[in-house]
Parts: sequence; C-alpha cells; structure tokens
Amino acid sequence: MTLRLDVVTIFPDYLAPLELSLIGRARREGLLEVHVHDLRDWTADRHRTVDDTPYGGGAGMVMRPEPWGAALDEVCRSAPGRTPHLVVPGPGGDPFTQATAHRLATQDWLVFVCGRYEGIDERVFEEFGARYPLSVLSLGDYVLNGGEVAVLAMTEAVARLVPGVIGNEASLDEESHTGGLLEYPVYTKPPVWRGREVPPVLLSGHHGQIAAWRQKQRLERTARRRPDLLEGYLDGQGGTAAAEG
Ligand code: 6GU
Repeated sequence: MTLRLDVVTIFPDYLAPLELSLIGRARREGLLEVHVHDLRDWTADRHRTVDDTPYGGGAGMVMRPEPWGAALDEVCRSAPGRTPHLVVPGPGGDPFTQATAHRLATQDWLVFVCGRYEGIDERVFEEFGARYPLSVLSLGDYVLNGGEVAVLAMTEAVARLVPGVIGNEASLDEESHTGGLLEYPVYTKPPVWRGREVPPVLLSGHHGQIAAWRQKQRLERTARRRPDLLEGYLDGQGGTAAAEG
C-alpha cells in the first residue's frame, strides 16, 4: 500500500514545500499521498480560537483540546482500511533517528500533529494515544517554534526510504548513519582547483586502496565530529574496526 501522510497545523502554508522536489514528484507519481489540514477548520467560534491560558499559571498559551479532538476524530477516520500512526513533533520527544525514519516508512499512514505555543493540552495525547499508536519525536536538543519545520524534516527522511521515491536506491546504503559512521569526503573534476588537489588515491584506479582510504576517512571524521557514534560502531564491530581501518 502507498504511504499516506496527513498534517494538522494552524499554518498549512508552512507545508507548501511538500509540493516540491522529492516529495512533490513522489506524490505526482502516486508513491505518496499527502493531505494538509488547517486546525482552525475544526473551531466553532467566530474568532477560530485554538489556544487559551495555562491552568496553574505560567508563560504563554496552550492549545485547547476541543479543536484537536474534532480534527483528529475526523482525520483519523478518513482512510478506512488504514491504521493511523500519530506523530507529535516536539523538543521533549524521543530522538528522531534514521532508525525511526525506517520504522515510520513501513507504516501505511502517518498523521502529524503540529503544536504551537507552549504545547497541546495533555488530554489530547491521552485520548488519541489510547486509540492509536502515538510517537512524540524530537529532532534534537534545541527549540523550534512549532512542529511544522520538524514535519518537513521528518517527512523527507521517511519519504526517501519509500521504494521508488529516490532514483538511485544504492545511494541509500553508503550514506551517513546507515553503516553507523559519517560519510567519507567526496570530490569531482577538476583534479586541481585553486591549487587544491584531489587525494591521489582516488585517481589511482586501485579499488581496494580507495575503499580502505574511504573507510579510514569515515572513522577519522566520526571520531572527530561524533565520538558518540564511534563508540556504538566499534561495539558493533567487536572492537576490531580501528585496526582494520
Ligand atoms: Cl520535533 N519540535 C519542536 N517544536 N522543537 C524541536 C523539535 C521538534 N525538535 C527539536 N526541537
């Protein structure tokens, strides 16, 4: 079954990039189905209110549960035969990793719940978490104003794993975070640019030496930039990779 993505947000225009590039083409080719919804369509008052002050006091505003309840009731029933998996982007979530992207890419339906302000009334998560699988996911340790930009990042990471969405499936294998190490540096023509040479081994035609050089670059780069990843990688190798590299 094709992957279906729904996004509920108060800023549907923020999701306009889903018309473009990789995801736009996948939609036109029928590999993905995408629907963006304006949360305010499920408000009942003249001002289309979605937020209110927090019980218990404190700064900022909280999204009220009623519009979210009505929106998710309707959206989550709009594709009979599919099971919605709710994804709530937020800085307090579980880390979104390449493994998460692979897991989400195997679902048939993802419904993204975009909060703004200080967040959404917790009872919305109790209600829908009891009905459907629900994941709260964070892109990293920094704060965005809302879930929309995170949805763009997550949907791109997920969509490119759907078979047929990217042209060259082989390029999925070698890239960062698939083998547990960062990528090696890449070069193209010309062989000398502003006095800077391409590493000679890459021009040598020795495929074994090229592979060994690239592996060494990956290990060095990972040790320098992401020592946390290197630890996990070496554990997975039984600690022999450094000697091989
Ligand atoms: Cl997923 N959402 C928001 N609002 N901020 C974030 C984030 C997500 N990931 C990191 N910061």
